[in-house]
Amino acid sequence: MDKDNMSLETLVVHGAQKPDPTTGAISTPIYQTSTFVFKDPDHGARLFRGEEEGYIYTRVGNPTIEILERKLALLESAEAGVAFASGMAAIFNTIISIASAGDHIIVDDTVYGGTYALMTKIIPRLGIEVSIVNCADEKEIESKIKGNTRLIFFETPSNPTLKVIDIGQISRLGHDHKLVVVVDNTFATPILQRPIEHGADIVVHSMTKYLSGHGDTIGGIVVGRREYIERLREETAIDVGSCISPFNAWLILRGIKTLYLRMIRHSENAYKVARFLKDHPKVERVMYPGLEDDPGHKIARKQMLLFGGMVSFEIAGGREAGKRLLSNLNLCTLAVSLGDTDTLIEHPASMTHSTYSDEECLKFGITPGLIRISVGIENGTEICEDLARGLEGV
Ligand code: LCS
Repeated sequence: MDKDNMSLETLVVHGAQKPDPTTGAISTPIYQTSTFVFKDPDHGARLFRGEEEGYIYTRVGNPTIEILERKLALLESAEAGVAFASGMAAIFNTIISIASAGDHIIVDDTVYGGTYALMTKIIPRLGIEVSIVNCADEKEIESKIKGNTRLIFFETPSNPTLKVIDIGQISRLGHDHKLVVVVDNTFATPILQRPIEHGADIVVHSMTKYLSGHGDTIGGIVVGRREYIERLREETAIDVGSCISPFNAWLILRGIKTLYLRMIRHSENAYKVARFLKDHPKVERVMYPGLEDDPGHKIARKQMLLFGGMVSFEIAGGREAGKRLLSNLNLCTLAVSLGDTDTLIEHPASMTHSTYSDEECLKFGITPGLIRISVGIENGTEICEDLARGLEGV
């Protein structure tokens, strides 16, 4: 069957993977090696000059990692991909591969707290000016674009407020100004949303989350056009040395086999949890793009298959009520990270987004009473029952 004609359900299982031709092993082998033997000195020299295909050293290329890169590129409708040690490494390397000292970039105001710290503390130190902008507002973006602006970066849905950004609209705007549009697709995954099909240039992921799916590894990836990806690999992945380990790549490959099934279940359970919370008297507001009256619902319907597994809500009584809830749960586990089989719950303002100041948190909707749930694949009714019991004690 031609890979181009495969559905996503089949692609997650078979895309870029086939049984090992020498042994017949159905599971992709883990090439857990740092270096590869040359046949003779001339062979080594030819590989270094790029005159012959082959492996040199795992930081430069590794068969297990390469399969993961090809798989993500297929799933995201991209030409190529390069894997990194973490989502943060993927984002950092993407930014420095496009912007240099003297350039300017635009970043959405609601992103993962680590990304916010990178963009507001580290990147400016390199002489790259960063404007933090509400990327759901086309006019606000346009007002910030200057002659030296190079890229727009955003997540959709965003961490932790589930803000939805119109990928097609912002891509058109970016391209009108010759900017590179980078989307962090961690929350949606390519099962629910493929930003490149909507016009984005580059997609980044924390593979630590849904792609791996089992909370047992860390990884990141960047996919896009082949020419860009090969430059990214040369200039940053290899020389900065942010490569993923073959074993972690293998864990993620294994996770992706069930990604389609998991994303359907995460989305079904999250919708149940969102509906339950919406009707609860101790809940003031629920943020979930799958709710028909959510401000992002219309755009989400346009660009997403389903609405994903992340739900945030504001609890009545603020920070103290939230603390009580988080101490009162049995099934929902108090932990950061997301996209695992297990339901994880956390308090963004004091945990994942503590890199935002109190004023910034309030300004961008990361209120003291905001609780974020990464809804797992357990029985959805039992997740709601756990939350109900927890809220009773508040
Ligand atoms: N992008 C998004 C949207 C994320 O949520 C995270 C991590 C990253 C990038 C960074 O990826 P990493 O380096 O961890 O693989 N988000 C986390 C969170 O919300 N809780 O713990 C980590």
